[in-house]
Amino acid sequence: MNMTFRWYGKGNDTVTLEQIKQIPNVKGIVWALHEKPVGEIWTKAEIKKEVSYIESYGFHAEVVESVNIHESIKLGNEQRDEYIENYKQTIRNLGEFNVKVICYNFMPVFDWIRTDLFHPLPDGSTALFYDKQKLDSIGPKELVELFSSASSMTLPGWEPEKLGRIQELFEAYKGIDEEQLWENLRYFLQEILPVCEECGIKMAIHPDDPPWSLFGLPRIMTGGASLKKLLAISNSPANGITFCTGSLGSNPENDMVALASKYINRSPFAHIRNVKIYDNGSFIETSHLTEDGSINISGVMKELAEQNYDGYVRPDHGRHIWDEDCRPGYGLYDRALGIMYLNGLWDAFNLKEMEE
Ligand code: DNO
Repeated sequence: MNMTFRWYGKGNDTVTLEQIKQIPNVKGIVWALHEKPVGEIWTKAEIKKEVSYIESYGFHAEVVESVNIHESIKLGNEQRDEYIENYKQTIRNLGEFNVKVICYNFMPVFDWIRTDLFHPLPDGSTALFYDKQKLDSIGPKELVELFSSASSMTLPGWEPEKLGRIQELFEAYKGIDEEQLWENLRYFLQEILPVCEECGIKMAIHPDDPPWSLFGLPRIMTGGASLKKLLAISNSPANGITFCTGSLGSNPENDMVALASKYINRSPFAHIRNVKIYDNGSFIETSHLTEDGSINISGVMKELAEQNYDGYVRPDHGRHIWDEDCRPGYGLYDRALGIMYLNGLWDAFNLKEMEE
């Protein structure tokens, strides 16, 4: 496995590359041009600046999370071809700087959804929390207000330019059901995958988080059947998955070990984290430790080890611990602890190999 760490860029993150350098086994930085409006071409000059900075610390910059998809592409409207052309150009430009994987998602309007970004855990730390009852009782506008006021930094997938257009976007999605969204995803992939192949880049779709429909919007990357259907769109090696245990795993019907055994070989990128699911359907993000949550993280890592997984891995959202003031879910300390847990599991499951 190729261990990585997500970082939001100089001046846009409380964590520094100097700090990340001290976490054992981190080889690369997962990055993006977070200030770039969705749909615009990422220029070579912009990419070069970011990649050079990351590489100057001895890290690779082979994974981008995310090049977000313009709503026109998800909606399949008249402007989609223009935005697909822009996307292709961004792929070509990233390919020139040795980027190997692009993580993206196909969630309408909203990206990841929680009701509380700093919910207390019994150990005194705080973490991202999804209160099912609360979410079921509020509307999209209240959710947007909640997110806009919850963090002083722009949250990934919650860009202000989009948040100002929520009403209009909900209108536009009225005619789009799941089948239509699949059709729009298929159209997009068939356009871009040949370009990815030329450039040596793999696309890795991120599952919906949480993996169910909200506010009547269709969500299609929700479990094993979706992963199967995605892969059936194209056999191209460029058509891949971001295997995110926390997103899919917040639905207890998704057995993450079974899914890893089936799909990790088509996942160039893996996000490994744990969540604790409550009986009422709410869930909270915990430490990465298997026994702290509802997901068998050690079982997933065993699968990765058994399949000699050579893709990119990153720890995912961490708790906020030791009074750290950081981006929600993206502090230094708990993600570093998460990495050491994943490193330990990996080494333990590979012991046999080392002894031989
Ligand atoms: C949030 C992230 C998501 C994720 C995108 C991938 O913390 O898990 O924003 O990066 O959905 O496209």
